Amino acid sequence: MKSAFPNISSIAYEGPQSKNPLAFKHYNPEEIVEGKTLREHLRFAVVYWHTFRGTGSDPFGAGTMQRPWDDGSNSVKNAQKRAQVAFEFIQKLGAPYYCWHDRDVAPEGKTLAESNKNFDAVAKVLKEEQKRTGVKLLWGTANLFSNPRFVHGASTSCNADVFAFAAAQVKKAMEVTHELGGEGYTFWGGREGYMTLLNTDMKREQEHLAKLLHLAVGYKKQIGFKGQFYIEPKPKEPTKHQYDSDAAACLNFLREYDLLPHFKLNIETNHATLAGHTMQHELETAGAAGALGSIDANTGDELLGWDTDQFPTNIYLTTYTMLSVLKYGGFTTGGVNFDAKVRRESFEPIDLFYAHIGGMDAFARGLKIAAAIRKDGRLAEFVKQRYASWDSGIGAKIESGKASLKEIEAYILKKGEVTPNTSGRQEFLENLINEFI
Ligand code: XLS
Ligand code: NI
Ligand code: NI
Repeated sequence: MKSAFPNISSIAYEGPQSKNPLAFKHYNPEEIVEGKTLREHLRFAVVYWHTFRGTGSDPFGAGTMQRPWDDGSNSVKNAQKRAQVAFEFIQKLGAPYYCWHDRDVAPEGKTLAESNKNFDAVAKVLKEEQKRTGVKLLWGTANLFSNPRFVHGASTSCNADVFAFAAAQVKKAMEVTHELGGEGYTFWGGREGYMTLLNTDMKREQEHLAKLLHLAVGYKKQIGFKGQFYIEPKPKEPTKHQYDSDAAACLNFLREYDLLPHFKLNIETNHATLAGHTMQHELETAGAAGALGSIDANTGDELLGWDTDQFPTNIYLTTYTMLSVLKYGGFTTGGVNFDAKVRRESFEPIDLFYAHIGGMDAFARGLKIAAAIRKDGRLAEFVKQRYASWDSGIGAKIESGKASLKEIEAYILKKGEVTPNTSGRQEFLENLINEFI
């Protein structure tokens, strides 16, 4: 096959002094941090949808992307050729993983049977390309939101036939994920939510969503798929409210429907901020529940209120992200998946390289800074000291459940007034973080 990026060779690590825009300045995949290589820590993944299917269209204008290898048709042949281009890109970039939706990789047919046939024909090429390049599938997912049939949602549609269609699509996407050795499978709500409560039976819709997830859990066992299931929280867009609105809502949903043992969360930065949270907040919420699985790495724009899915370059963001990831033991099945798209104005193929190189370098820096903060130990020690009153005496007794309300009352009556006379030291701690940035 003719190269799609003939003027670009493999992206190499050249170090922080390099001025080569097509080289890594901070991501040295072989470098060891906390006993693991950067490659093993970060497990970078390229997304098929934005990177190879993004057109650059927006609500006010048509697509702008120059993708000379793509003939613009919906043919299986074009999809197969595109897959080869995708793997040339991912291999040259040096990302070990990729992710897809069923409908990104293969064209949807007139019937589900035809769509499945198209999917198989492209999956065959994906499998060959994975073998040729060593690039692996981090996770697969089904697109249950683009086709007009999903106008009222997929599993939460008011129409049972739409549920059935969605379930069949999930079944097939799981089979292909399994066939391609995928390490996970993601459920993102898409249109699983509502535009108005006036027409919505919320309880019934949520039960249906849980039903689909239970069916998937059962089928996973049946086919012997060992990958991790993820739920990806997002509060809104395209709907006014999505049932998987943030990490806490997802955890509550999973607990309520006895699904928690089967799922972890895939946390996306721009979804966190749409929910009015920081990425760190969402990671801590997931991590504290033992459910931090993977991340969709991107960022929003402070001044724009929607899911702009920009590439992450902010070192504070990547530092705080990696502090939480390391705190909860690092990624196992998950990774840093760039669910991000180049701007409509960045329409040349080479911009895809600049975007991913920048994101990978930003995460490499964040990881190294986070590891240095952990090694230094002052931050962790401060937090530990802040809670020292819980390590002995009445605090330890309350924590271990050995103190009754009556005993606690007696203790404080004897003690008299209490002054929590330790400062929160926020500014001191912010300065401390800056020592490392
Ligand atoms: C959209 C979501 C989507 C999921 C996969 O906002 O981020 O891309 O990651 O369906
Ligand atoms: Ni995402
Ligand atoms: Ni998103």
